[in-house]
Amino acid sequence: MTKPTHEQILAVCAHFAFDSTITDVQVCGNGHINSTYIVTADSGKRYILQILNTAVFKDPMGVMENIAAVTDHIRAGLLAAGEDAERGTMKVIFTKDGAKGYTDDDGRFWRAYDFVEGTVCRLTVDSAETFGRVGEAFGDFLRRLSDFDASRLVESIPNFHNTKKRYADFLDAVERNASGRAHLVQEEIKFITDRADKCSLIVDALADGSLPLRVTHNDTKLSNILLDEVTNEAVCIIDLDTVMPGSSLYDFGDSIRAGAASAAEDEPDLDKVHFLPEMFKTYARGFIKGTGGDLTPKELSMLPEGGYIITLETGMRFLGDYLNGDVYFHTDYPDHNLVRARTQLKLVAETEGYMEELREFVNGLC
Ligand code: GN1
Ligand code: MG
Repeated sequence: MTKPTHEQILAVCAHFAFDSTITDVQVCGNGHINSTYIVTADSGKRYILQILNTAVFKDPMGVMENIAAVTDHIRAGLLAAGEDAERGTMKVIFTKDGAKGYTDDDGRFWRAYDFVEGTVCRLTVDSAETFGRVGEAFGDFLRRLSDFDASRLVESIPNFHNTKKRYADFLDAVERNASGRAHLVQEEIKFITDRADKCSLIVDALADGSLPLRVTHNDTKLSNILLDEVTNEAVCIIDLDTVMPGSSLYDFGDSIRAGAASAAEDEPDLDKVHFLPEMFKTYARGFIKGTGGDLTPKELSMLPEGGYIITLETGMRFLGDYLNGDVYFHTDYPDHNLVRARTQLKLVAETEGYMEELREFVNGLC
């Protein structure tokens, strides 16, 4: 779909119940799926305005119902505990008609949130201390949703972290080779197929009930949490599009993938990309603390697998999209998905060398 013009964005804004007329629009963000704008009202108040990618999220209103229900639940918990309910969770801005989103004449689905002032989102972690706080915040998110009725949620993307299904989709992409690029990435394809047996570990344990199903965020990369711009405290977890029933290992794992790494997800120089075991440990301590002792022994013992499997899964998703011709993730240049895939596979390879050490570490925590 074509990008909306400035005038079109202003026209969309007129449908939302902002506190006054929107006068400024800035493009924002580095998300791979949706398109994000920061809009400023006459009053000076700022808001987030987004186009939800409906090729990815087929039921946009279902996504918004999920987000409203989950943020209401978290807000009620924050209020009851006397905590910062203003900044501690996202606030959906309704349309003037009382809807949670707006579809424009070209079929784009728009939604809006309050902008959380005084915060930043980062692509890489500045310190272990910050990463520990992020772990605590994502653990706390699971704890706060532990009494949320999961049957109220629609599955916004079915099989989102079903790594077995992701692997089957990957093989399909290799087979179809829609982009004609498969000959360029034989080494990467082999790296993934050599690890096929790993893809079922979490899925099978959920299926046989040895891992509990929880309400999880499912996209816990570092840039999906807002940090206080001065103190680096974790303030607000964002991007709740994929909140669904899942495993704690998905949330743990996706943060490890993104944050226990020495470089950004799309660092082209692989010599700069390393798995950082100390960051894993710091995050694990924070995450466990945040969940308030709620994780089962099996969940705790599988934390290393969580990081490993979600990194592998994300690597095959990027490589699969490269083979499909870059149809899913936003890309800034032709090899962007390949560059992303390679960082993930490098992290997988390095993590393998640390698995024993990580297992000993988590066993010590059990
Ligand atoms: C996407 O939308 P964003 O950029 O937060 C993707 C995640 C990937 C991530 C990789 C709905 O997240 O699953 O882990 O890119 N989201 C969706 O950076 O597919
Ligand atoms: Mg997202």
